[in-house]
Amino acid sequence: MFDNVGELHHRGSDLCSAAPYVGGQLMPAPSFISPHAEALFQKLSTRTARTAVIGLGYVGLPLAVEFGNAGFSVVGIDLDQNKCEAINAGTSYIADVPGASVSSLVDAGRLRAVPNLEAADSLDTINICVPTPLRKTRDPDMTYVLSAAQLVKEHLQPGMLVVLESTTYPGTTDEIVRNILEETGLRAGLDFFLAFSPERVDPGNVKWNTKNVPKVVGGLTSDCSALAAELYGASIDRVVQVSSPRAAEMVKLLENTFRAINIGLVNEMALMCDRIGIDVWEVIEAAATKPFGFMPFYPGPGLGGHCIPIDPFYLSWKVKEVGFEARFIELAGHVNASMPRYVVDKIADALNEQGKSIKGANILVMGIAYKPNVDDVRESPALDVITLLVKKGADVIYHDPFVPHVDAEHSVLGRRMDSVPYSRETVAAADCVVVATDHQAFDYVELVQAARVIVDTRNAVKVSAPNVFKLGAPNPGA
Ligand code: SAJ
Repeated sequence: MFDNVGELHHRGSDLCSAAPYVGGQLMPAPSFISPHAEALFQKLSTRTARTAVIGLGYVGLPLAVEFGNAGFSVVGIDLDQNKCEAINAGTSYIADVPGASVSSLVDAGRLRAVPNLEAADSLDTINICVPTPLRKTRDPDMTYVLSAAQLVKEHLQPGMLVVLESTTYPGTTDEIVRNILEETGLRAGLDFFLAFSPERVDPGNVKWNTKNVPKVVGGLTSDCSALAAELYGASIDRVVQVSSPRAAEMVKLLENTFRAINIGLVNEMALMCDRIGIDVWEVIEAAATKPFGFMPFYPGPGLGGHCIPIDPFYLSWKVKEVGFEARFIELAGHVNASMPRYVVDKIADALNEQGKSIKGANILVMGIAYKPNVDDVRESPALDVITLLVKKGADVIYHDPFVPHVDAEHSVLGRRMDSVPYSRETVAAADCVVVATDHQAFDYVELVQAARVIVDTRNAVKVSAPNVFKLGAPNPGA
């Protein structure tokens, strides 16, 4: 059903899809330009299309499961043999995907995983859900997208639909991916179909998931859009069509740039509040009572994760090509990147109150995941804080129930780090305890009681006390 132009509601579970509605009026099936579109549309609307998802991570696996639940057969493709084996054994390695969801589809013969497309028989649709990280030089690393596009090119057949989901800069789909696929001699929009649809997976979010988060879709042509909307409309509650792949690519970048910049703003507010003796947390809480025109963001030790610190720099990198400087993105990046150092200064203040220096101090970091209640340490600011502390001669240990150890690759010490068991004694033995990630599992009351001094970077310790130094607030007794 169309809510308004371009919105297509879920077509329900019947195998013969009802044509969409506009304002309650039954709409005829789309009229297509390409001679291949009608056949694919029928396969999609009857769920007989053979679908594939390349990349079975926190985006690809839930998507594959939703395609399977809608009735499609799904081939998952992932280079990681362990992932393929886990799926084919009917188990899930993604916390948000129940094992039963995988096993029921595998048992029904609607889901299987292979390490490459060779093993996949002919397909009708392929969704690409591979990482798009940043290089050390802060420019886009398109390695995974390029190799996935090459893989698709080797198996591209007339009538296939290819959708890119990986977050990327505008122009990736209709330039990079399209050019690779057209090396086959097939023409995008006529012989095969091409679209972009941004992933909106929020790991650990119990309310919003792949099925109920609206899915934005931008096709190269109207046929591409209609076919991609049909694929997603069969599996996801709401599809929102935009005019092009570039628009869809930009939607995602606006969403996450909005977030990164507002976090940068509130981090700068925290620095200001600390400097002029105001508690930024009290200010935000009061501002958040405004029922319109305000949206609370919260300061922290920096910006972690695989989305927010990275996505905006795909945009700023792209617009540099046309001589445009994305000043908000760059500035927010500087502010957010400065937060770990500010936290270390706060730790120095806290130790100083005890006549101690960072050098030689025993410091316990509570929580090193990039955000509460997840096990992911990618770009985690806690690791930046630990790096700075170690460089200043501190002896740092951490406790994080979600992160039993950090391998040498992510570890700032160049060696594996293990989470120490939590105990009141461990807390009491530290010269300073740093709350870097506010997991719900922590007992903050006990922390305040047991710790000599705490640096709280998340306003997790909801009490003021002489031994609590808070990010974004004046030091106790200041
Ligand atoms: N952070 C703050 N202050 C805030 C919010 C977050 O410092 O007010 C920090 C977090 O501690 C973390 C980093 O920013 O280190 C990123 O946090 P996040 O809440 O944005 O979590 P992510 O990285 O998992 O972002 C995802 C994104 N989802 C997608 O890209 C599909 C983002 O668009 C979502 O808005 C976000 O989840 C969410 O809302 O949870």
